[in-house]
Amino acid sequence: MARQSYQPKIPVALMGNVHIAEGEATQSVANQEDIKKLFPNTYGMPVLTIEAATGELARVETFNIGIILSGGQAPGGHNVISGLYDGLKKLNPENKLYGFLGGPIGLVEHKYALLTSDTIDEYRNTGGFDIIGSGREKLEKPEQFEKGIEICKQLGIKALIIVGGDDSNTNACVLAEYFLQNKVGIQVIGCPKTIDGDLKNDQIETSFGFDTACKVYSELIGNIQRDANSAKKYWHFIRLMGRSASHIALECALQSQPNICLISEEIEAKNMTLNDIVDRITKVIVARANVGLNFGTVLIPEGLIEFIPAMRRLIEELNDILADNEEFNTLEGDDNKREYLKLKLTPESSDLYRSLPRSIARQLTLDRDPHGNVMVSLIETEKLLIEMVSKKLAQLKASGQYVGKFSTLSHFFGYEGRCALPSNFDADYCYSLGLTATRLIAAGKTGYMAVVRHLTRPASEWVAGGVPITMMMNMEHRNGKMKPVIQKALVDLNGAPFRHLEEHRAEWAEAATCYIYPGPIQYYGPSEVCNQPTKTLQLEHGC
Ligand code: FBP
Repeated sequence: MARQSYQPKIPVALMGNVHIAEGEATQSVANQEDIKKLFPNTYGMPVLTIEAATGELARVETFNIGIILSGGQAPGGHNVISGLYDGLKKLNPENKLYGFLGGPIGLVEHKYALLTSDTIDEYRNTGGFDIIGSGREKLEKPEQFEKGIEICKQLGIKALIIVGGDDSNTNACVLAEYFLQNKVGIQVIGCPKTIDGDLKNDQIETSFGFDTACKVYSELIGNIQRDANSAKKYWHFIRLMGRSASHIALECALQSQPNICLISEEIEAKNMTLNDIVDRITKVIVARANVGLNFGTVLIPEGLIEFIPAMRRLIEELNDILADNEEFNTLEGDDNKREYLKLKLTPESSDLYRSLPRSIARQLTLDRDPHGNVMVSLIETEKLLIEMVSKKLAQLKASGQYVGKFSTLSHFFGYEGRCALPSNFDADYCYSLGLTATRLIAAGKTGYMAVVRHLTRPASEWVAGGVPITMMMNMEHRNGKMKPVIQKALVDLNGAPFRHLEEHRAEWAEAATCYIYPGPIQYYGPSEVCNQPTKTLQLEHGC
């Protein structure tokens, strides 16, 4: 298809010969002594900037690379791979690119494919991770590393590229450190991926995939808003993906201007209860009903439930009670299980548990991931809120304080955006990240994440480089132990994107309509239509 022949735009500095400039020695964002002790070989390295150099691009000695896609899909992954492939071949046509299949497990189980130009051409500028597949296994044990070394040696692999979120890039650094300590001679470079947008900091402006996913969801929200404003009969409760942080919900709100957008980080900061949230939504519904507007949109971040302090305590208590609980597992029927839990929970959590709709209370007890945590993406928060708001409105109606009509529809948008055809922004950004990684490898670097900065400027002015992964780390409690991890970025309540929402939300809530209908992603046309970065990036950069 025509889109496959789109030639991604790249920074000028990546077009020819390069010079890699080194900055000052760096420190981790916190817990410097601990991180330094754990990463003696990769700690303190300088930030790298790739600059254009004069002269012809020199041909380098042959080398091979292995790539691993880790975690949830994000639009643009295939372009990271095509950027890597083209970058490698430009340095030496004999270089080879291997893809490990099904995520990190492919390295351990020696499942791989040699990526040829035929395969690469088929996947250029497409969404998905299906070229080699992805997986959520962690690379953290020396036995896994040794299996990895074995296959890399066999295939002549000089460097591994790990494309993933905060956890996968933390693992990439652990692997880089292990290879250096054991003088294995294999480099490791990370690449920032996740639609959730929570892998960002002073060095990484955004993770790839966030741009496309938010544009897809915003199109859908806009379409719903136009329908709501045409039919004028439904309140739409829309839950949006984002495991923990609310960046996606916030960005979609900035793009579509809904009547209500909940932000988990704000709810936690204000110590709000579920009832407070229900009150906030109900007030807007009543106010709109008073002027004859019985329709609207509510955006709900997927991670909301764990940011409501009392719900978080309830979930933590349930996690503890249910862990390896033979007694609970042998109980027959939902009623018996419910009675058992009511008695085991603390009185506050037990009250909250009883107040929840039965279906939600049951979801909280059933679904656990392999680490024993509740899987929030399966909890239908939008339905929970509809049920609670309906009850509240019925009470208000009975006392004559509400005169409207409340008909609802619920939606969950997540998978609709994770494998979408990448926007020009993500296609260009990812291809540039792939090229950047090849240049870092050619320069012998390891323990770095490939980065591209100044993303609100035209792509030709973007600046590519590398950031030491240890620089982004701190120590956090994970599964009962202190572990080095890359700090996850939650929505900053003092940041420009949230402040924009805060300044405008009263108007968006009550005016007849302030909706924006962004329409589908545009791939061709004027630059202001098809090359715009997210509103989040624009506001953060003062554009
Ligand atoms: P990553 O952090 O791995 O990029 O995945 C993000 C995400 O899309 C979340 O938004 C969502 O909660 C989760 O993956 C769902 O994962 P799965 O499809 O494996 O259930």
